[in-house]
Amino acid sequence: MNRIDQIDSMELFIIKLPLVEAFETSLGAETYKEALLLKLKSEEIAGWGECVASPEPFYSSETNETALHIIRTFLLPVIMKIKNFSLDEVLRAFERIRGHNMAKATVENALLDLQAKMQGIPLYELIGGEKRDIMSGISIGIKEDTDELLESIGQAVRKKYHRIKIKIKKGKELEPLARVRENYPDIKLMVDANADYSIDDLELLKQLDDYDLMMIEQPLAYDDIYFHSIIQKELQTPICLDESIESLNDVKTAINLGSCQIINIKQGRVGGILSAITIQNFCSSNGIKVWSGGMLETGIGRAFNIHLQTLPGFTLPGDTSETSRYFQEDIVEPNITLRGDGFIDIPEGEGMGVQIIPERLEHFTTFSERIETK
Ligand code: OSB
Ligand code: MG
Repeated sequence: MNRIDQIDSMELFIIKLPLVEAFETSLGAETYKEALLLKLKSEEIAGWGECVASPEPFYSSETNETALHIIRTFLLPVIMKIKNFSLDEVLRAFERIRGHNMAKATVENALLDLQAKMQGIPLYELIGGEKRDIMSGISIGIKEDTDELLESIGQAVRKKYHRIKIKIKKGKELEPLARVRENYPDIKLMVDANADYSIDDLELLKQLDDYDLMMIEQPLAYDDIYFHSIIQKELQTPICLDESIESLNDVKTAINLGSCQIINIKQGRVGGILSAITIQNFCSSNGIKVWSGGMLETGIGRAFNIHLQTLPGFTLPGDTSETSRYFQEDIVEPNITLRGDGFIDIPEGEGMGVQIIPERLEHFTTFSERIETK
């Protein structure tokens, strides 16, 4: 990768986009998407990054406000101080700051987009990926009424989504799964518990083996790796870790203990695209399958997830859905759509390949801040 001479301006935005329908998980229900965005400009070229944190610390300990603080106070000063820098140097300087992966990823993403645009190449090329059709996947929230769930699954099947994930919580898994399998015996199906179970629920979790699931995502606590290994030994269905994995060291622990067969890589959760690539390489060499997770991202984060999936380790469909699955109106063009065969095309052009629409950004912005670089 080339060097960047200097950053001329930095802007942070918090935007709030309404969701087309409420999204419920074992962590609670969301009715809108709040995202922290970073714009870095150099030589009249703008690079963008989207933080994957939420307003509340329910999925992860980071929130948009903590990320704003870390980015403003500790991360941006690193790139303000140095002239003529490489991305590697910046990321090495970030290592001194413990945790705050989502904040770090936001800055890394903006620098990657900027760098790709300065070199006049698409993001996937900059990160060593190869152009290919991207598999689609949809994550369907918990529904009070299982008929509603079946309706949503029907829509996803008609759209040709490559796999369907349903959110479950304790006590709301066997009945929905039985009815889904009655109606859709052959679809590629998986569940995500967002850490709602404990080791005491082993007998209940074993019953999930009856539903031919591709995997069970994050059944146990967000900070557990050990008890997942106990459960994985007792279940036929592969365990997939999401919340538990924040670093390559976590991956090594999970592999050594036998805690999972699959990992959901969210680039923001592991500190950025480059860290995600290191993890997918390590997983490929150790027989662990990976896929790209989602955080209801706007078009910016959605584009990054798509470019990431051009790397060879991403062999399973991820949580990469159409823009319209979450938003009536996004802040970028073009929208992500599914082709007739359920695949997604990589947005074309330099960098992330999607363009910010200034009027829409302004319309949805609830906070913005410009940081002087000189
Ligand atoms: O656990 O994967 C998760 C959304 C927000 C927080 C956590 C998760 C999710 C999803 C939705 O499952 C994925 C998406 O469609 O972006
Ligand atoms: Mg998950």
